[in-house]
Amino acid sequence: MPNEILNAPFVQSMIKATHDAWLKGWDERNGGNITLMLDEVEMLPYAEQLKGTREIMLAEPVGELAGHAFLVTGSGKYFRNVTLSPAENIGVIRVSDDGTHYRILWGLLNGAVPTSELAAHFLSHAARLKSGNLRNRVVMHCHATNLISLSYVLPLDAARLTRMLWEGSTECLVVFPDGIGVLPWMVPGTDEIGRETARLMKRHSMVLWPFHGVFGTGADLDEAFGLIDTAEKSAEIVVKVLSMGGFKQSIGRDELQALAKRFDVKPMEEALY
Ligand code: 2HA
Ligand code: ZN
Repeated sequence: MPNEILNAPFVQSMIKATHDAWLKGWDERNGGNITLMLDEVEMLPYAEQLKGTREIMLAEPVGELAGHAFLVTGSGKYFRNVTLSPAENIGVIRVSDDGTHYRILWGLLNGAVPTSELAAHFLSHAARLKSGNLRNRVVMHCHATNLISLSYVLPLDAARLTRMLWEGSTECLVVFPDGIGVLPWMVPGTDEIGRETARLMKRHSMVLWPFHGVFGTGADLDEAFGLIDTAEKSAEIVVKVLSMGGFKQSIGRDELQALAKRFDVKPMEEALY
């Protein structure tokens, strides 16, 4: 069939991102969730298949996202199963014009619903839009092993954690100059953790949930995935360095500043202590 939605670039990119994240070991069982804001133009060729009518109320209205459509992973669904049956595990939803509910246009078959972390995703999309990051179309949450591990031993402080990750690999300051925000431990799947995550997303492209996982954003799935991948790689190096007895030398403050100058980024001030 021409214009089969399963072949749509946005569906294919979600299949690849969820599968790659599974292979990375970041998404055991139903761990992790991803939302991708869609363009009307990219949906157009598949309009005939985007006609679902099931409607669900939002616990918290999101006026900022009124009318926007998203490709989302399903609640309780396993990333490793997305390749087997995309239509059961992911879906396209559209927020109503008054921002109080959404309609499932495609996928999420057999009564499935969007991710349990929809509040954190929607409020983060809204925060990134409001902060002028109009390019940001993806919010991705996963259980990146080394970032979680570090949350058990490093101070839960954005400046200290950011600095440690910047030191873990030379590219990090360039990839995430805004650093990583850090929440205290909170119950997941609630509006409260959604609000707090979104609050930190105004300043950071990534937010760490201690003892749980990480949220990353990006213009597209490659960028959000690449951001988390870069931070997680650095976290792995830091874990190894700490396990080998700790830092004996590292990238210094002057060197970090030289990097910022060369690559023309404005690093998070508090992490350059
Ligand atoms: O989707 O990862 O935080 C399951 C989770 C909840
Ligand atoms: Zn999680």
